[in-house]
Amino acid sequence: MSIKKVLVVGLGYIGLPTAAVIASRGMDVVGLDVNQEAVDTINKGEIHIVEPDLDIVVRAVVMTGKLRATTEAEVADVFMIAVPTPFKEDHSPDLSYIQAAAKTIAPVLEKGNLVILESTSPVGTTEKLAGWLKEARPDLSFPQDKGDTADINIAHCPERVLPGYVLQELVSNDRVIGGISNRCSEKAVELYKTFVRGECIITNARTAEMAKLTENSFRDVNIAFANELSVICDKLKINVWELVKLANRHPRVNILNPGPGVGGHCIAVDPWFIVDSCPEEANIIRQARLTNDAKPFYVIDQITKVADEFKRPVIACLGLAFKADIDDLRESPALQIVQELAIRNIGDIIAVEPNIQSLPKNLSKEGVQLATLEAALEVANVVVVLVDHKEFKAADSTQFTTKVVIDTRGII
Ligand code: SAJ
Repeated sequence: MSIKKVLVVGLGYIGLPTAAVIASRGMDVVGLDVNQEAVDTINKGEIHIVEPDLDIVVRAVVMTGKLRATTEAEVADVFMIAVPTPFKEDHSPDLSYIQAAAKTIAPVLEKGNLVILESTSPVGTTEKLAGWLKEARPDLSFPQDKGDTADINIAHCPERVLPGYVLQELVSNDRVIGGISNRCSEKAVELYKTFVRGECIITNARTAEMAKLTENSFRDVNIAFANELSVICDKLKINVWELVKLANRHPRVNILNPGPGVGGHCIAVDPWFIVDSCPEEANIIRQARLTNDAKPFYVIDQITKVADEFKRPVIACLGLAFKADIDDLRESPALQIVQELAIRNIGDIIAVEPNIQSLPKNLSKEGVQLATLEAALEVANVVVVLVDHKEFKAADSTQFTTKVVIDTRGII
């Protein structure tokens, strides 16, 4: 198969950078999204998400006509699905976006096509996708029935890029490729080899699905361990940051950093997919999720206790994003903490978030003010460090000497 045209379904944090990188390798790429505004923005050579250098790459490939966006499916050699896989209220996976993507591409599938699922997915989802496509196209044969001789090839290749470093990691990371048949895997490798410098490692679809969930669960469990240590250390009057640094000097110990909780749409979500598949067996994985989800409430209690010592304290909360040096506030423990402090009305709350221009409505409605670090420090009695943004790390620590400081990231 020589790949000339790729259709990427979902132009979000993964789909758009991937589409742009593939287009930059000379293939014709069409990005499909249900969001007309996003489609229009991309067709102007602009972007609707924040990711370093992505604007430059998208502008270049749109200008040269290698990338365009649309809301309607069209024929292609390869279909790549990069849509969200959130969870429902009971933590069970919501596969409706993948199912919708299958419905969208099924009518335009042709013999010889390759369909790749990039979305992080519970074990068995690639098989489900294959089933949905087969149901919609009884005139074609599929690899779950015909193996290497099928008309359509289907593989899972989970995205593994770190927000903030997406363009580098898209190229440098190894890829785990799980085809439904050997030929499916080989065809997927052919595509990834065009833009990946890392190794493309072949496995089956279920193992590829589980590998991605395992990576994020491993990180979640490690952070939960650190968060549990931080609570233990508070009780035992030990500096957890010093403790972790010392323990990590052992050649076989590598503890991650405690923080105010775990945010974002990956680490805080994906472990639940394993728990949902094996509720009886996934005990450590579930407990890690519960431990990390409980951490924001521990921080809120700490702040409330400190605030009680003042008549009406001014509380400066440093950071709202879900992690350092990004503008993404979705599923952010920092945001959750500030929201709850404002609702409890325990003082005047000032938020410092250098990566945004205005506060989310629910915060401004609760009376939270957005200020610069300098302005906030001038008036604050209590300073709570919620995100380790570079601006906060660079601050002169003497500015904090007269404040009560709660530092959830260990940077002051
Ligand atoms: N966090 C800590 N302590 C740490 C590291 C992180 O509290 O030592 C917190 C962060 O502040 C943040 C959350 O965890 O709130 C998640 O941040 P992250 O940097 O660990 O991960 P994400 O969600 O930005 O990206 C992860 C990555 N997975 C792994 O590193 C195993 C990325 O490679 C995946 O592609 C991404 O999930 C994804 O899309 O699944």
